[in-house]
Amino acid sequence: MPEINSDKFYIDALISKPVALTLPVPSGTADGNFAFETNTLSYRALPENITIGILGGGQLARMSSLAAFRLGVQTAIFSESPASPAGMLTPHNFTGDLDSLESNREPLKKFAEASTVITLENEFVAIEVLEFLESHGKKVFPTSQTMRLVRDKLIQKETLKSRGLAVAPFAAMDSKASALLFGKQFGYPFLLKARCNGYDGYGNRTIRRESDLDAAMTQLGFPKRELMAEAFVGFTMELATMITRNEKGNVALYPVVETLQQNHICKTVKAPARIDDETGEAASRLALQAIEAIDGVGIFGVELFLTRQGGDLLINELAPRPHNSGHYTIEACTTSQFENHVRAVLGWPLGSPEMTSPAAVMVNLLGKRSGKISLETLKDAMRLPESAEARIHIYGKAESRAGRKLGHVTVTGSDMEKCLRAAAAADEKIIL
Ligand code: AIR
Repeated sequence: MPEINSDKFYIDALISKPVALTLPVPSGTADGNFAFETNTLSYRALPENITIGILGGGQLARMSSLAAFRLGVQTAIFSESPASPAGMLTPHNFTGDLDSLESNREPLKKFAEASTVITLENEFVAIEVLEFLESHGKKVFPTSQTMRLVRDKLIQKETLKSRGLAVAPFAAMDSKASALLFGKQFGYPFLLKARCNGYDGYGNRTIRRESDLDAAMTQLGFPKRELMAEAFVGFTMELATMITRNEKGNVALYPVVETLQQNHICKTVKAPARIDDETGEAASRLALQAIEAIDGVGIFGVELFLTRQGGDLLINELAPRPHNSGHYTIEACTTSQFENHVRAVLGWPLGSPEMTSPAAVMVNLLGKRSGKISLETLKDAMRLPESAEARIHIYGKAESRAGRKLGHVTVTGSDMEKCLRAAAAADEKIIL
C-alpha cells in the first residue's frame, strides 16, 4: 500500500483514473446526434432527458452544473463567451448577448429547445430575454416577474420597503442636484450605485464629500447608466443567508453567515455567524419575507447588516441566484446551495441545508495580477501542512485581473480560528 503522502501515490491515482475518460471517442452514434469529439465526460456519461438551461456561464453556473451532473442532470449554457467556465463543461454551449433580445432570437430559441427548464446565474440578463424564453413555453426560475422586482436595485429597494421590510435610506439619482440633496439629508459618506448590472464592487462608489461626486458619477457611467444612492450603514457585522424556495413555496433556509468585504468585494465568509440565536432567527425571518415578497423560486442570497449585537437588522441586497456567501455549503452542508438550486428549479424535493461541521471558512481567491491564469502556485499551497484541509476550487477563467474572482478555498472544522488560518495560508500562496 503506498504511503498517503507520497507524490507517487497521487501520480498513480491520477494516471489510472482518467484513462477511461480519454479513450478515443466515436464521431457519431446510431441516433446520429453525437456531434462532439471533446466534452466526452459530460456528453457520454449523463442522461440527456433533463437539461437545465443556465443564462450566464461564470463560476456560479459552473458550480451549479457540477451539482447537476452529480444528480445525472445535464446543463445547457447561454453566455457571452464560448469558453466560459461553465460552457466548456457541456456540449450544449450557446453564445449570445444576455442583455438584449435583438439579434439573439435564434441562439436563444435553440437554447430553449435544449433546455427542460431555464435558470440564470447573474442579473445581467435583460427582462425581455426572460420573457422571450417564457413565451417559448419554457419555465424560467426565477421568473421574469421576480426579476422585474430584483434586477434594478432601486425597484428592489422600493419593493422591500413597500412590504415594510427594513432597508437603509435610498433614493433615485437623476441629477447631481439629487445627489447633493441626498448628502445633505443623510450625511457623508454615502454610496452611489449603478441600478443595474453592478456586481463584485463594479458599479459602486463611496462618496465621502461633495467633491467626489463628479468623478464618481462619470465613472459609474452617468447619465447613460441610471444611478441610485444609499445611506451608509454603521454596521457591527455584515451577514448573509441563502434561501432555496420552490414553486410550491417550500423552503430550505441555510445558516446565517458572517461576510467580510475588501473594496466592496466579498473576501471571507465565516459560517455560522457569531450571533445569538434570536438575531439569527430574526435574520432568517427577514430574509424569508424578502424572498416571499418577490415570489422567488430557486436559490437566493440575502445580504444583511446587523447594526449592533442583538440589535437591528437591515436588508442590504438580494441576489436571485447562487451567491458567494453560500460557497461554503459545498463542503459544510448536507445539500449545497447549488444542489438545492437544481432541485428547486426542477421541482424536486429540497435537501437539508444543515451544516455537517461546527464551523466553516471560505476565502475567495481574487486575482492578484494581470494576465493569463497560471496554476503554478497551487502546488505550493497543496504542500502547506497548515492548509492540508483546504478544499480548493479554481473556476477555469483564462484571464486574471486584480480583484477578479478566480476561485475559492473552504476549510471546515470545529475551531473557526483554525479554519481561518488554514484558508488564509492557502490564499496567500495561491497567485492566479
Ligand atoms: N457573478 C454574478 N453576479 C455576481 C457574481 N460574482 C458571477 C457569475 C458571473 C461571473 O461572476 O458567475 O458569470 C462573472 O465573473 P467575471 O470574473 O467573468 O466578471
